[in-house]
Amino acid sequence: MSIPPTTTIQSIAERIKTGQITRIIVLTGAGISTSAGIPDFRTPKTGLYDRLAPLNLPTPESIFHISYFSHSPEPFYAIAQARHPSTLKPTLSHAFLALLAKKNILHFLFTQNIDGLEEDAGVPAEKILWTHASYPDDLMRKAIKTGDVPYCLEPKCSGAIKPEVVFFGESLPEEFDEKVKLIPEADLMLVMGTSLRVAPCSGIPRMMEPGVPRVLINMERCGDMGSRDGDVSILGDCDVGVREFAEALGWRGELEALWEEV
Ligand code: CNA
Repeated sequence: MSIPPTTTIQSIAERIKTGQITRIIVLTGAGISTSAGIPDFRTPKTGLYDRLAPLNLPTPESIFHISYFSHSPEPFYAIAQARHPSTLKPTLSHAFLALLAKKNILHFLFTQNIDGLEEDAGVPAEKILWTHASYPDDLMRKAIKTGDVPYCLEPKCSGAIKPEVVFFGESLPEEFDEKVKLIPEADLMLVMGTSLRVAPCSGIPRMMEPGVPRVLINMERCGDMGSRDGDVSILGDCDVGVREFAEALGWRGELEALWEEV
């Protein structure tokens, strides 16, 4: 009985280099931004959930829940300020996404992040869906910079202004349903820096056609990644994993140069 060929990051790189893979769908999460200094949610000790303990919230998720925000907006703005990324540089992982776009093989990027670093790195906005947020406008940026809750200037209202962020308990933009239709067209899925614990993005990897390769670059295993034939997992820091992938592609120098420039 012949043993089926194993998929490796090298064999996937080879298929990219020879033009057999040209439409990559990427799903990213907070883990691709931790090396830029933005904490994720769930990493023990450094993640926001452990840091929120002193606020005595009903649950850590409450801070991002619409029902909690409506009566207590202060913790959200305090955290948003701590996460304000205006001075942060995109990571090597963000630069890798920009390189995929530059090579014209980034089919689409679903990001769960609200830091905007993918776009700062050079990924064109039309290739990105921010599944949990749209970027705050100037006023909101100012509020996030100071950490002060912005209140409505209308005297009859004077309620706290909600940022253009999709909170838990709210529906995602209609665009999500539209963009997931791109998934069956893809010939590779890359999942980076996410625990795959937040719906509906957690379901994206399972939307890939069986037999189409999926690559996970993450600190830990997550979702059903690694369970299918054709799955490849590079476990550990995503900037390190991305370097390994770029090395296999022969793009390492180009990646480092692009990252220098961002
Ligand atoms: P999460 O649940 O905190 O998971 C993060 C994942 O990344 C975990 O599996 C970690 O092990 C992994 N990870 C952390 N650091 C690294 C690293 N350096 N290299 C590789 N893997 C790493 O966050 P998710 O993104 O899965 O959850 C979705 C939430 C997170 C969305 O609602 C976001 O808005 C929210 N979030 C976004 C940001 C941001 O915009 N940068 C920051 C914190 C939380």
